[in-house]
Amino acid sequence: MLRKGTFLLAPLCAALLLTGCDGKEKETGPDVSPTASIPAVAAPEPPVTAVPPSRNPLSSFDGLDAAHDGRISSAEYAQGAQSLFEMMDMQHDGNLDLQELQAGAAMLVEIDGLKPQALLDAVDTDHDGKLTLSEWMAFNNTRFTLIDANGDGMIDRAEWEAPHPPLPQAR
Ligand SMILES: [Ca+2]
Ligand SMILES: [Ca+2]
Ligand SMILES: [Ca+2]
Repeated sequence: MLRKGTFLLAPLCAALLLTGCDGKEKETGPDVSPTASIPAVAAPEPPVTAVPPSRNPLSSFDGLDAAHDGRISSAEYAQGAQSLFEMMDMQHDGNLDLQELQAGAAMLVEIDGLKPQALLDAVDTDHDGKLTLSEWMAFNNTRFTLIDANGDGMIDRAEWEAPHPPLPQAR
């Protein structure tokens, strides 16, 4: 039987001067090139598992409209913003640091397409590298005001679905 794995591994074995080439690498499988371009210094893994974007409390009009009256009040919006903060604060220390924001990046990209670092730069008003709940809520209050185009203190469905003006801090 012709073993593709043996064929692929042969040049590597030569390079390794035949050390460690007695089949120990079988578990990597014949189709995984051992010389794949893995960076010498791997990027640090996020400390926590990313939260699925479908769970972002700020992504669903109906989810935010707790009273089901067809509009989102500032209180309902604030509740969603606080829930999102608590979901991302996986260390439960009352701050969102960059690693936590990166772990939540799949959700955050729905917030006006802001990437974690850009969001941190825009929202971290005291520049300590992390977001407190009050910094986060101030940002979301600004965002609520932008979405509430007619300024009546409620986001109706048309305002929700309209393109939102960019956040001034994020330019
Ligand atoms: Ca935290
Ligand atoms: Ca801060
Ligand atoms: Ca409105």
